[in-house]
Amino acid sequence: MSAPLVGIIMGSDSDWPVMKKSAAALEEFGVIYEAVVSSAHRHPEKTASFAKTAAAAGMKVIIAGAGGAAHLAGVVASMTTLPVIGVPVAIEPLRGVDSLYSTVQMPPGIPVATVTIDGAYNAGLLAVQILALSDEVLKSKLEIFRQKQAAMVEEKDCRLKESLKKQE
Ligand code: RP5
Repeated sequence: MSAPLVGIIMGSDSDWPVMKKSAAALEEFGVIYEAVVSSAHRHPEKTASFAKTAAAAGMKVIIAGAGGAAHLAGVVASMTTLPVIGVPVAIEPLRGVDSLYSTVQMPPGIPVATVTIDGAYNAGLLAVQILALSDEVLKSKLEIFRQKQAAMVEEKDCRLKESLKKQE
Protein backbone atom coordinates (compact mmCIF):
# COMPACT_ATOMS: atom_id res chain seq x y z
CA MET A 1 0.00 0.00 0.00
CA SER A 2 1.39 3.44 -0.97
CA ALA A 3 1.95 6.18 1.59
CA PRO A 4 -0.92 8.64 2.04
CA LEU A 5 -0.60 11.88 0.05
CA VAL A 6 -3.19 13.73 2.11
CA GLY A 7 -3.62 13.85 5.87
CA ILE A 8 -7.09 14.56 7.22
CA ILE A 9 -6.86 15.65 10.83
CA MET A 10 -9.88 16.53 12.96
CA GLY A 11 -10.40 17.60 16.54
CA SER A 12 -12.85 14.86 17.44
CA ASP A 13 -14.61 11.86 15.99
CA SER A 14 -17.74 14.03 16.21
CA ASP A 15 -16.25 15.98 13.24
CA TRP A 16 -16.16 12.85 11.05
CA PRO A 17 -19.73 13.17 9.63
CA VAL A 18 -18.48 16.42 8.04
CA MET A 19 -14.86 15.46 7.43
CA LYS A 20 -15.74 12.20 5.70
CA LYS A 21 -16.78 14.37 2.74
CA SER A 22 -13.10 15.26 2.25
CA ALA A 23 -12.35 11.55 2.28
CA ALA A 24 -15.13 10.96 -0.27
CA ALA A 25 -13.70 13.58 -2.65
CA LEU A 26 -10.23 12.06 -2.38
CA GLU A 27 -11.62 8.56 -2.97
CA GLU A 28 -13.42 9.80 -6.11
CA PHE A 29 -10.00 10.71 -7.52
CA GLY A 30 -8.18 7.66 -6.17
CA VAL A 31 -6.02 9.71 -3.79
CA ILE A 32 -4.70 7.85 -0.75
CA TYR A 33 -5.28 9.61 2.56
CA GLU A 34 -4.88 9.04 6.26
CA ALA A 35 -7.59 10.23 8.67
CA VAL A 36 -6.57 11.07 12.25
CA VAL A 37 -8.37 12.38 15.32
CA SER A 38 -6.21 14.73 17.32
CA SER A 39 -6.84 17.97 19.12
CA ALA A 40 -4.84 21.15 19.42
CA HIS A 41 -5.93 21.64 23.04
CA ARG A 42 -6.83 18.15 24.32
CA HIS A 43 -3.80 16.40 22.86
CA PRO A 44 -1.30 19.00 21.67
CA GLU A 45 1.62 16.52 21.67
CA LYS A 46 -0.12 14.19 19.21
CA THR A 47 -1.11 17.14 17.03
CA ALA A 48 2.48 18.43 16.98
CA SER A 49 3.85 14.99 16.14
CA PHE A 50 1.38 14.60 13.25
CA ALA A 51 2.20 18.04 11.82
CA LYS A 52 5.97 17.68 12.20
CA THR A 53 6.18 14.22 10.60
CA ALA A 54 3.59 14.62 7.81
CA ALA A 55 5.99 15.82 5.10
CA ALA A 56 8.60 13.14 5.87
CA ALA A 57 5.80 10.54 5.73
CA GLY A 58 5.12 11.59 2.13
CA MET A 59 2.08 13.78 2.63
CA LYS A 60 1.70 16.74 0.28
CA VAL A 61 -1.40 18.42 1.69
CA ILE A 62 -3.14 18.48 5.06
CA ILE A 63 -6.86 19.04 5.61
CA ALA A 64 -7.67 20.10 9.18
CA GLY A 65 -11.24 20.32 10.48
CA ALA A 66 -12.44 21.43 13.89
CA GLY A 67 -15.36 23.19 15.55
CA GLY A 68 -15.75 25.91 18.16
CA ALA A 69 -12.52 27.77 19.02
CA ALA A 70 -11.06 25.95 16.05
CA HIS A 71 -7.32 26.56 16.22
CA LEU A 72 -6.37 23.08 14.92
CA ALA A 73 -5.65 24.12 11.33
CA GLY A 74 -3.54 27.11 12.40
CA VAL A 75 -1.58 25.07 14.93
CA VAL A 76 -0.88 22.35 12.36
CA ALA A 77 0.10 24.97 9.76
CA SER A 78 2.56 26.50 12.23
CA MET A 79 4.48 23.21 12.39
CA THR A 80 4.73 22.26 8.71
CA THR A 81 5.37 24.01 5.41
CA LEU A 82 2.86 21.73 3.67
CA PRO A 83 -0.27 23.55 2.48
CA VAL A 84 -3.02 23.29 5.11
CA ILE A 85 -6.68 23.49 4.16
CA GLY A 86 -8.93 24.41 7.07
CA VAL A 87 -12.51 23.19 7.42
CA PRO A 88 -14.58 25.13 9.96
CA VAL A 89 -16.97 22.53 11.39
CA ALA A 90 -20.38 23.74 12.55
CA ILE A 91 -21.16 22.96 16.19
CA GLU A 92 -23.62 24.47 18.65
CA PRO A 93 -24.24 27.11 19.92
CA LEU A 94 -22.71 29.36 17.22
CA ARG A 95 -23.16 26.85 14.38
CA GLY A 96 -19.77 27.32 12.74
CA VAL A 97 -19.35 31.10 12.76
CA ASP A 98 -16.90 30.68 15.64
CA SER A 99 -15.09 27.87 13.77
CA LEU A 100 -14.96 29.94 10.58
CA TYR A 101 -13.42 32.99 12.22
CA SER A 102 -10.96 30.90 14.26
CA THR A 103 -9.80 29.05 11.15
CA VAL A 104 -9.81 31.76 8.50
CA GLN A 105 -8.47 34.74 10.45
CA MET A 106 -4.83 33.70 10.52
CA PRO A 107 -2.39 36.55 11.16
CA PRO A 108 0.24 37.13 8.43
CA GLY A 109 2.98 34.51 8.22
CA ILE A 110 1.10 31.23 8.66
CA PRO A 111 -1.62 30.80 6.02
CA VAL A 112 -4.55 28.41 6.23
CA ALA A 113 -6.60 27.98 3.03
CA THR A 114 -10.05 27.99 4.58
CA VAL A 115 -13.15 26.60 2.88
CA THR A 116 -16.77 27.28 3.84
CA ILE A 117 -18.40 26.13 7.07
CA ASP A 118 -18.68 22.34 6.74
CA GLY A 119 -17.04 22.65 3.30
CA ALA A 120 -15.11 19.41 3.64
CA TYR A 121 -15.96 18.20 0.12
CA ASN A 122 -14.40 21.31 -1.41
CA ALA A 123 -11.39 20.85 0.88
CA GLY A 124 -10.92 17.42 -0.66
CA LEU A 125 -11.25 18.83 -4.18
CA LEU A 126 -8.75 21.60 -3.40
CA ALA A 127 -6.30 19.00 -2.14
CA VAL A 128 -6.72 17.11 -5.42
CA GLN A 129 -6.10 20.33 -7.38
CA ILE A 130 -2.87 20.96 -5.44
CA LEU A 131 -1.71 17.40 -6.12
CA ALA A 132 -2.66 17.79 -9.80
CA LEU A 133 -0.01 20.49 -10.20
CA SER A 134 2.51 17.66 -10.44
CA ASP A 135 0.27 14.79 -11.55
CA GLU A 136 -1.04 14.72 -15.12
CA VAL A 137 -3.43 11.82 -14.45
CA LEU A 138 -5.14 13.75 -11.65
CA LYS A 139 -5.23 16.84 -13.86
CA SER A 140 -7.10 14.89 -16.56
CA LYS A 141 -9.49 13.46 -13.99
CA LEU A 142 -10.21 17.00 -12.76
CA GLU A 143 -10.93 18.16 -16.30
CA ILE A 144 -13.40 15.29 -16.80
CA PHE A 145 -14.98 16.08 -13.41
CA ARG A 146 -15.50 19.71 -14.48
CA GLN A 147 -16.96 18.63 -17.83
CA LYS A 148 -19.44 16.33 -16.05
CA GLN A 149 -20.52 19.22 -13.80
CA ALA A 150 -21.09 21.43 -16.83
CA ALA A 151 -23.11 18.65 -18.51
CA MET A 152 -25.28 18.39 -15.38
CA VAL A 153 -26.01 22.13 -15.59
CA GLU A 154 -27.07 21.67 -19.23
CA GLU A 155 -29.39 18.83 -18.18
CA LYS A 156 -30.96 21.01 -15.49
CA ASP A 157 -31.41 23.81 -18.02
CA CYS A 158 -33.14 21.40 -20.45
CA ARG A 159 -35.41 20.06 -17.69
CA LEU A 160 -36.43 23.58 -16.68
CA LYS A 161 -37.15 24.58 -20.28
CA GLU A 162 -39.21 21.39 -20.83
CA SER A 163 -41.29 22.02 -17.71
CA LEU A 164 -41.86 25.66 -18.68
CA LYS A 165 -42.99 24.56 -22.18
CA LYS A 166 -45.52 22.19 -20.60
CA GLN A 167 -46.97 25.06 -18.59
CA GLU A 168 -47.59 27.16 -21.73
C1 RP5 B 1 -13.47 20.56 18.79
O1 RP5 B 1 -14.50 20.46 19.69
C2 RP5 B 1 -13.67 19.40 17.86
O2 RP5 B 1 -13.08 19.68 16.62
C3 RP5 B 1 -15.16 19.29 17.77
O3 RP5 B 1 -15.67 19.99 16.63
C4 RP5 B 1 -15.63 19.96 19.03
C5 RP5 B 1 -16.42 19.06 19.95
O4 RP5 B 1 -15.67 17.91 20.25
P1 RP5 B 1 -16.31 16.72 21.08
O5 RP5 B 1 -16.74 17.29 22.41
O6 RP5 B 1 -17.51 16.22 20.29
O7 RP5 B 1 -15.24 15.67 21.21
O8 RP5 B 1 -12.23 20.51 19.41
